[in-house]
Amino acid sequence: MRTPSSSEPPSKRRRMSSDNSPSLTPTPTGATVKLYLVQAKLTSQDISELFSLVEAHNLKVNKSPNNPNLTRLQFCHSPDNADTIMTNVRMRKRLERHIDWELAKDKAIVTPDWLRDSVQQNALLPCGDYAALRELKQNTIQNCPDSDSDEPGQSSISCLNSSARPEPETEQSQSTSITKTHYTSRYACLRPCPMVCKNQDLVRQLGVIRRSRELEGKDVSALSYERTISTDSVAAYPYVLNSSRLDEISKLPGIGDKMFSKISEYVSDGKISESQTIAASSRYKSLCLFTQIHGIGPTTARNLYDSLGLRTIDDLKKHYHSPNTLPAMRDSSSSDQERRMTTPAPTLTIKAALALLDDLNEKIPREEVDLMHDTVMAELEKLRPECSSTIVGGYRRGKAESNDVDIVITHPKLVSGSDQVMSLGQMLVNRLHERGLITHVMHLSGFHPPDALRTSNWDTLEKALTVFILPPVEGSRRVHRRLDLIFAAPEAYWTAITGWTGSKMFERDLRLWAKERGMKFDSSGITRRRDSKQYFPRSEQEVFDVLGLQWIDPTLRNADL
Ligand code: 8GT
Ligand code: MN
Repeated sequence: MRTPSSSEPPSKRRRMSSDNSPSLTPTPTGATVKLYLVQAKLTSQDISELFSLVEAHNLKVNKSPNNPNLTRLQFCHSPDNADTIMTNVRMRKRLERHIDWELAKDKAIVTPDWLRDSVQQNALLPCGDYAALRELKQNTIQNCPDSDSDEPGQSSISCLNSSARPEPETEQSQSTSITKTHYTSRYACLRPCPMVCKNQDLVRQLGVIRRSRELEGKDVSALSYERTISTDSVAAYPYVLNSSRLDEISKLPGIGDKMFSKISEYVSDGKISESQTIAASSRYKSLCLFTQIHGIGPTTARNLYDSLGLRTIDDLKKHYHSPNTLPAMRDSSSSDQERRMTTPAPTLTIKAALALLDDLNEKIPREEVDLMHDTVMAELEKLRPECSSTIVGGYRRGKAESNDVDIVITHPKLVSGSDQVMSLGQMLVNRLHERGLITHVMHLSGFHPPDALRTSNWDTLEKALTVFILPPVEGSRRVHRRLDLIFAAPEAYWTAITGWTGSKMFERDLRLWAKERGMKFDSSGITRRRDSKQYFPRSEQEVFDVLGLQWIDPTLRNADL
């Protein structure tokens, strides 16, 4: 590995490499140009691409076409700290919605092509040629970071807040060849997504092998596929794979010899034969089907397949004596209501889950999500007035149809709110069950005090995972729906909302990002590890601020592959 060396002549020009990878010229340290992206008027693909350009390379470019001093590019989360602001907005009035005009005058305001072209040419290009607003062209020329008068290092103040300062540059991250750090520490999903995964089909084929290992109980092997596919590795690799890039791939995290041979096979044949054989096998298909049923895990599924010779859902229904059609709903009779008042909601058995399978597989349109939310909150209002709630999950990310409904509930009174929320889960479930609205409970957890070691991935919030059905409406069919209710004390409300908005991949990267900055994030709060200081943000913006991130609109968090 090369370290910066002052003995080499500074005039030595940097090699222009065809793939824009940083060259082997020594790096005078410290110079950082901070970028801020105004997301308005950009597609999520553009946003994702621009973040990738910088992140994938841990980018350093020449200070200007005539100045070979290397300059590091870095995104920051506030326009105040930025040197260069990129935007597709071309009018003052529009820009002022995002950035104060006085501030804008002190910055270089360019179109995103400035970054694209600078990366392409390995040097910061004159900003004036890319000025986004005619009125700011002069200011943009003056404030352009390509200006040679700037001392390197002048602008190296971290653009993230102190509690979430980026890791100090290690020798490795200053190294100038592409090494695995470029991919290991990239948070594919801490930038607006949908992430464009360049090797989606490879990831899908490896995913079949991973799932099969999981179903066969080979957890160690499953995990190594998981690591390979993860956003720390192949899924974040920013180029389409081909034979000339195989060498780079072999250096990615988690790629051992076996994995490498699978990837090589894919690169040469366009497929992985093991993956294809598995996907076509009756065993794999049945095990996938069986494990969709709540209560059937891989071990039970294999047993049903191997020992009992079952293959299809119908086989399971016969085996579990599960009716093919649901029993007629008998919710209106008073005896049923009385019965429900004295017995708690039944847990969801395999037999019941099978009977509900078709219902639960049906997607939930947004209007119905709203109606379910209104119905639940109307009941809650009678039980505990003035609670607040937010529908989270895929719905909050703008999905047109959801698989389930996730609602975070709190009581906004900061002092007594916590007591008001405590044990509300059980009470609300009982009430909704009495009304015939909750038919089954899959899981009901009380509030656990935070685990001092905070070892689990998930949080300590109280939650009820249930099956819900809307009240009958003349002429329309009632469909059972999965409903998750999450109860948060007021101080955990916004972390709960962030943690349950997803997507899963986004959440995973959020936790990883926090961890590498000495913080622990989960839905019940944020903790600084070194002194256990807890943060309880009062808005989602604050959650992102504490973590040193630019807030990302929920509709751009669809990072799952
Ligand atoms: P979908 O419901 O339409 O399939 O889509 P979704 O809403 O994105 O998926 P989900 O499975 O309902 O998960 C919603 C979010 O909740 C995900 O981001 C996931 O990370 C998070 N989540 C769980 N379970 C748990 C849990 O036990 N604790 C916490 N804090 N988050 C969880 O899925
Ligand atoms: Mn959901």
